[in-house]
Amino acid sequence: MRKRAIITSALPYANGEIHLGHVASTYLPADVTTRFLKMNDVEAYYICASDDFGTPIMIQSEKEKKTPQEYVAHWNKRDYDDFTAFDIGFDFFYRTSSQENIEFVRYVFNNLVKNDHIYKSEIIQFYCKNDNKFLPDRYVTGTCPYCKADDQYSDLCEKCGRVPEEIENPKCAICGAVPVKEKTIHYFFKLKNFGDALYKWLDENQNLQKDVKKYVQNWITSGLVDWDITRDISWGVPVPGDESKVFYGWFDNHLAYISTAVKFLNDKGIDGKEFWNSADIYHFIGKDIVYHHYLFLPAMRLGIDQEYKLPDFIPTRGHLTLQSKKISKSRNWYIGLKEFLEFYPADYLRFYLVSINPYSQDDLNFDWDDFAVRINSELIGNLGNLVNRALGFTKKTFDGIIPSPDDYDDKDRDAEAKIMSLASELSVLMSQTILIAH
Ligand code: B3M
Ligand code: ZN
Repeated sequence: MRKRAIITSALPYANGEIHLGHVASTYLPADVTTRFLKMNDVEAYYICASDDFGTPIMIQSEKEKKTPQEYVAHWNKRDYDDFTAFDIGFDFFYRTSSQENIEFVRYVFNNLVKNDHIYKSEIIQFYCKNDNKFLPDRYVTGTCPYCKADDQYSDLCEKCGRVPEEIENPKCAICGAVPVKEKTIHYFFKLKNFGDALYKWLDENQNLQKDVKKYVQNWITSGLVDWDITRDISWGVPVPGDESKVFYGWFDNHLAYISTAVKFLNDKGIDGKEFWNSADIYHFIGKDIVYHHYLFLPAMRLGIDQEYKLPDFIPTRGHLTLQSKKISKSRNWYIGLKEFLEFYPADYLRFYLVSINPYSQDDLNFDWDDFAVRINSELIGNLGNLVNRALGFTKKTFDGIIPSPDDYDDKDRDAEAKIMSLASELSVLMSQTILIAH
């Protein structure tokens, strides 16, 4: 373990409220890890940002008659306030639409061009004649060409976790019509070039979760495809030299891990780049964005000659289910973090979610009965009671002042040894969950 660390968690889209599913799989585990590292004298910083760009955000802001800037500013603040109420201790929470990130994204792109990792190509893109719009990404749904799951977005199959090359049975997600195909020019990142280097990096990095590594390596073996990194929309980072196009959100968002950390550190008078390259880098994510973090993100850093080092840890967690059912905002099956905290203290939720987190990719389940039992018997019954009794006893018997003890007998020494070793036992277990690949 290095004595410096930068911890990030997946950047929340500035497009809706934070719910229990988000905090269970990424923000809370990252927060706990950061606290642990700080307590162990690691100079650790927890960095996050709102993910501001992309088609869904643009369309939603239009619906609400706001500019995209106003729209994302609202969610950036709301998300930050909700996280803060939940005691998530970000050292810095910024946004992917910051000037620093826009400049950094364009800088990275120019370097990828210089290193011959980018080419332009005419593509046929879905276009909806009803809506008069190109339909990128989630604006087309259909059947995944790999696993044949129905009703998947064209840019991500939630069933098998892969990014379809071309979705089957396409439909316009706005109006349901079958879209037509139109020509347009897009920029591509030569992901294919990086298969061997990525495979090797996965092999050599002992800190990455074994279960995830294995299936990412299978993807590589079955062949990577070059990656379309631009979109014909107006809300995004403009492509240098071709400003009518913008970058796809997944090209720019993870670069905000770096640009945000570097800004924060530079503002503190620390050399951000030097710090990044001498720190352990942790990216906490949910299992639905493995493809992006184990392939796109490292490939782009390799493509700029590792000017910023690759991650050391990518803790990948399963999803939270609610009463054993999949969380779904559209089906209104979720609990907003803000609302939850109107009923219960943050520590109840933190305690419960940590206690059910399996530290693997397995899903975890929020169950109201289990929540009540664990809080009543473990948090309040065991821990709360111990503190309450100890304080009450001290107050009643010694007027609230702890007296100096008599000489210790064997039982006292035994108890003292147990207390003293508890912290280090805990520390060993925590290090194992962080350091040992599962
Ligand atoms: N904004 C949210 C998600 O897909 C997405 C994460 C970006 S991390 C760089 O979970
Ligand atoms: Zn349509």
